[in-house]
Amino acid sequence: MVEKQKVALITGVTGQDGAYLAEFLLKKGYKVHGIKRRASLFNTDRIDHLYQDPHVDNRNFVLHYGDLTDSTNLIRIIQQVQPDEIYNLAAMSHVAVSFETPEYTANADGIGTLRILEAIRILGLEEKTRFYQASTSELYGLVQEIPQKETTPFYPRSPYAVAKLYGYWITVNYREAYGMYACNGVLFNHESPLRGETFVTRKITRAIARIALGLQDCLHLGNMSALRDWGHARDYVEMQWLMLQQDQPEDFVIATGVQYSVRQFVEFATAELGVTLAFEGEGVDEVGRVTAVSGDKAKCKVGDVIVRVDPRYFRPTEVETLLGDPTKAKEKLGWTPKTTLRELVAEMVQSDYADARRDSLVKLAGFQAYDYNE
Ligand code: NDP
Ligand code: GDR
Repeated sequence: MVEKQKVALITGVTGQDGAYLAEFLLKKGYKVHGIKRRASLFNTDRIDHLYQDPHVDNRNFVLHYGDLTDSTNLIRIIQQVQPDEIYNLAAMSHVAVSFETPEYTANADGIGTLRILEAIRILGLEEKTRFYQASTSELYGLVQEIPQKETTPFYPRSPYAVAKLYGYWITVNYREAYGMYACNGVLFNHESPLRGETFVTRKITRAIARIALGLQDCLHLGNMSALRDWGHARDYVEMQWLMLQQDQPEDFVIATGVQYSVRQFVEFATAELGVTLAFEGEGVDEVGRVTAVSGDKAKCKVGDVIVRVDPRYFRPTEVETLLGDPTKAKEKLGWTPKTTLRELVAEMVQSDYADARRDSLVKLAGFQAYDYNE
């Protein structure tokens, strides 16, 4: 008997995880629908390699315009697509920016989750459609237990985390109230060469590559003492899929169980390119944050990386330490992280170095290379 082709709908398909997940599901033989936002410029860079000409019949990868803040749009797309699985990855995902756009963040990240769950219910798809919610280690915030696992109490520390807290619980509630197959992946930080440039890992690898090639002067960072459990996005999207293939819907922590500081990430990245790192003049404020690291440019050779702390990148409330305990995922999903942090750093640095080399050739040819440091 021929198996029916499965249909998945991914919100946030243009983001880091959306791109890896779409590729993963297409390789598994799924028909993949993605929701992208209308933007004034093309915003599909991460998925352009998956693009299929809309004029061709029987495409396996289809994009729809949409937004998590518009329930009419979500209902219409879900009605049209009739998905077997929905992966809700769309979000205003930047913790620091959520302090500046708290209401929008609550709308998109919190109520947006409700809108999709309600759409499933309104359309009578509770039995058919399985739902994955992109929950986050930011829920643990001011941590109550080390390491953090599925039973660790939450204490969110940003408008982003508070909005995601709503998303987490409304997913649990719809599972319990309506018997829906709905689950939360509580994912710890995961990175890749596709990571947005303003998250700290990508900011670091991109800046170091550009500094090494003389395209940028220094790297401005905020809290370098912050500790994170970083994994590779490619490994983590496989777990998102596996969570929807179980007999019963459950919530899972996905993490590596290993923790490093932002400072260590900088050190690993500079070591990868063999450049020298200059941290100078460090001070520490009353809550232990490094306040003034100033590289003395006069003492540095071309290609040395100067790191300066800029309090502009401190957050009103910070999450100082996150370390996950992925035992449940190991036991039930067979999870073993495939990529170490050093391998992840190497992949990101090499990718950014290749981009920086292209920019440096453009500059050598007399064109102005786009240069921004933040
Ligand atoms: P990204 O920021 O890379 O991607 C977010 C995606 O959501 C983008 O496609 C973005 O569109 C889209 N989006 C944002 N707002 C809306 C909206 N109102 N309507 C529709 N789409 C919208 O995030 P990641 O891929 O890194 O993360 C995926 C999900 O997982 C997010 O929900 C994030 O909060 C969560 N998460 C991420 C972790 C990580 O370490 N990466 C860890 C734990 C959870 P556009 O491209 O147009 O901006
Ligand atoms: P995070 O990731 O807040 O953990 O959220 P981010 O990379 O932004 O910050 C990690 C830590 O680094 C510190 N930091 C800086 N951060 C940024 N962005 N820029 C800087 O210059 C800088 N300097 C120091 C931060 O203070 C923080 O402690 C990510 C997002 O993907 C969320 O969507 C997701 O839910 C969580 O990971 C798990």
